[in-house]
Amino acid sequence: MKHHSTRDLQSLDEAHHLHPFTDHASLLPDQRRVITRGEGVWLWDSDGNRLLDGMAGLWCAQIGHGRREIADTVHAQMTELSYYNTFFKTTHEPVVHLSAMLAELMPSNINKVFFGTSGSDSNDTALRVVRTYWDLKGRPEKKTIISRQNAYHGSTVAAASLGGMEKMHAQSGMPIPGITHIAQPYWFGEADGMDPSEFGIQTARELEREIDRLGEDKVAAFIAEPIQGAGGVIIPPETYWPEIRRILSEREILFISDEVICGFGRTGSWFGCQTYGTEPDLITMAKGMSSGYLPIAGVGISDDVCEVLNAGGEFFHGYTYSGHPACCAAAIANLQIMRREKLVERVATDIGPYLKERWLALQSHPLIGEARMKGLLGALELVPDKTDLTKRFDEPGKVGEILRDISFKNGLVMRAVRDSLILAPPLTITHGEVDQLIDLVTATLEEGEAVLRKEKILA
Ligand code: PXG
Repeated sequence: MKHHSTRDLQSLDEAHHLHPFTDHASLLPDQRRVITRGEGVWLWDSDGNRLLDGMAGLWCAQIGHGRREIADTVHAQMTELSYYNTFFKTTHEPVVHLSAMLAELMPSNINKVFFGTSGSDSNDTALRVVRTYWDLKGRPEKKTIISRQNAYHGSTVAAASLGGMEKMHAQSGMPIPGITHIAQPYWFGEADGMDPSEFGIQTARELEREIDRLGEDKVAAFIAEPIQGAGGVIIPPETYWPEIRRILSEREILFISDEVICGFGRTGSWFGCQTYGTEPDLITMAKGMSSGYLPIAGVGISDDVCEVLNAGGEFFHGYTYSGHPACCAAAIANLQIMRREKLVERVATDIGPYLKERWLALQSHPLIGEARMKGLLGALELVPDKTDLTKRFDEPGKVGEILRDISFKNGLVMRAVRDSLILAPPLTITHGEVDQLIDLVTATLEEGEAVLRKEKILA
């Protein structure tokens, strides 16, 4: 790769590169940070600044950055077979081995995987599978999919429609027909003082009400993330998933667990559905499957659904890069590292509890209304007045962004969602790095508080 100056790169970037989820009119050239290198939990930019990657790339770098073993495996695979498709009665070693490895990790009723390259296309696949399933069962009227407000399921038209992001829906005529959204289990934001257990049950029962409103004979599936990630790390009250499970067990509808963020150890089990004891018929996965080293994703489909689907003739669906050999090789090497280093167990019993203890202690800071964490997924709710947790900042999102920018400047990447700060570090983060991370968050909160007072956002 040719090395240009930061300035040149920024202006070329401005001239030719359209960024995802970006207001380009307000993104000035010199605000474009050029990331040059990654190793473990650390990133470097073109000005030589070192950053602790508290977001594991984009919720994906489970094993951390820059691991040579993955590069070597992919290199060997590309030298042997760089690409071949999995259509037309063909297969290859990496896709066979990866499928078998995933079958071992997924819940016992799920033993087959349909591959894609992104979480979005996996959710499109899931939508097509569940609708086709009911068609094949002779129930073509069962088409509607129930999702939740503020869910994120991706950016393709079907995935964004499944998602519950209002601003996304307002663009491009979404949601497409046949998708409805119920309330999310966001206790801090929406419980209005209700006891968390009661709120969990009440919110879960929205699913029951929605099924009855639509008519059970019209509903194909319910889709949900175990913990909503991009929506702001919404960790449901403990009563929520058992109540959803009760409702699903009484109703004839399929359940799609979107494990794009919660999969691959993030919550302390291989999949979030295992942490919460739900029993999905389909699980969609991406990100952590290859730790983001190469794009690969898939849908795990239960034995029951596969039986119907496979008896129904050709399923007219697939992507050029379904089961791409180099991507499969990267995923296999990633899963081998995760197993060897016991990263999932580590999240459940070692680094997860340690980070959680330190993270929850941040709750004593005057800016924090709630600190929450499950596995290695955390959020800090920023509030203007700790003595009244119903109060919010006047201009939603502004304070989150200010604090996020301060954090970045101080050397810690966190994500802002509304006025909360989000954390999802690599699963390899050490105790010492957690200590550094907490020091950086604390410094950011101190500095943030001073800035908010200066700008008269805080009294
Ligand atoms: N489902 C979930 C739960 C996700 O978090 C997708 C599906 C879509 O995956 P792809 O690979 O198509 O991006 C995601 C992706 C953010 C952010 O800002 C989150 C995601 C993607 C981009 C940004 O938090 N999640």
